[in-house]
Amino acid sequence: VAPAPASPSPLQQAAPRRVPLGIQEVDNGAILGFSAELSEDHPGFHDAAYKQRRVNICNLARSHRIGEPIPHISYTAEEVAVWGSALTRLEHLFQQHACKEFQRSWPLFDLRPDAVPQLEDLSQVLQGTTGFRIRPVAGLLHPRDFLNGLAFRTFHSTQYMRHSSKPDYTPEPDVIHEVIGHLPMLADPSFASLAHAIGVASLAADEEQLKHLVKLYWYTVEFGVVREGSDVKAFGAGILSSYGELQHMAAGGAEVAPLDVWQPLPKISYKDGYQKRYFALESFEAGAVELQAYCASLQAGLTDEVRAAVGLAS
Ligand code: NLE
Ligand code: FE2
Repeated sequence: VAPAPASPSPLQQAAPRRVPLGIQEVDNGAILGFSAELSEDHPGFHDAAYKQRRVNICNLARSHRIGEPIPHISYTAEEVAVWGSALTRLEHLFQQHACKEFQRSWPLFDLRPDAVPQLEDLSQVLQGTTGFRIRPVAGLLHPRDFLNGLAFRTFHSTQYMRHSSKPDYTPEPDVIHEVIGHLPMLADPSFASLAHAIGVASLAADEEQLKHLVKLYWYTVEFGVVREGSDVKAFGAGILSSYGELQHMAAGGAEVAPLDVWQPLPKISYKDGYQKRYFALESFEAGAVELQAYCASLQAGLTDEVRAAVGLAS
């Protein structure tokens, strides 16, 4: 690798990044990885009906416009069965293994096994608690777009269901992951303000800073654990939405290391199955202070226009 030239020629200079000033300016159309084109190792790869279903639901998300209600999905009996079984079995583990913030918010959403909830209804509940709202999306967004959404208190959420042959673990987000894993935490005021801070930091981050921010997001919001007395509890959505991963965590199947927000973090992977190491916050409050401090260190570079757009005092 050659060192970068001291001053790049005009041709080599990348176009300056346009910082969005509203959620309308955050792209939700460019989907990475696992989109409707399922890869060979996806459990639905040989299931033509499943693939067509994914395409249909993804197209609804693609045609959604800000301000319109989120499309209603009529889930099939098979999809409802996957949802109901996941919900019932996960709930049994939550009392012992989910963090207290999650458990406090859980009843707000009144999730029931006999119907997959509609994102529009859940978005209304969320708006009434922390002001976050849901925007439907066809699959994995570019991490910058996804995190930028959080700056405008918008959570991009998929609506399709995981394949019925692998209900306990999917490597990609799906409606079970979004609703059961993410929404209860986003209804917690302190967690919501943290998610917002990560979003604002992403507006300011250069490419290197963004890589670290994405890892921080992954090892906290997706796969974080928190100490409660002598116990380790899950608060990451990727643990809380997967019966397999939650059991793995509860059984001590992975190493637990303290999180230092300023130190390099391991590479993230969607392909390696259950996590081999979880990063633990000493307490939710202490962890939030550290994460907020890291985010604030990036936010310093924002213009007054951007600060106003995301509701920060200038
Ligand atoms: N493994 C999680 C689940 O099965 O719900 C999804 C993780 C998405 C990053
Ligand atoms: Fe997620």
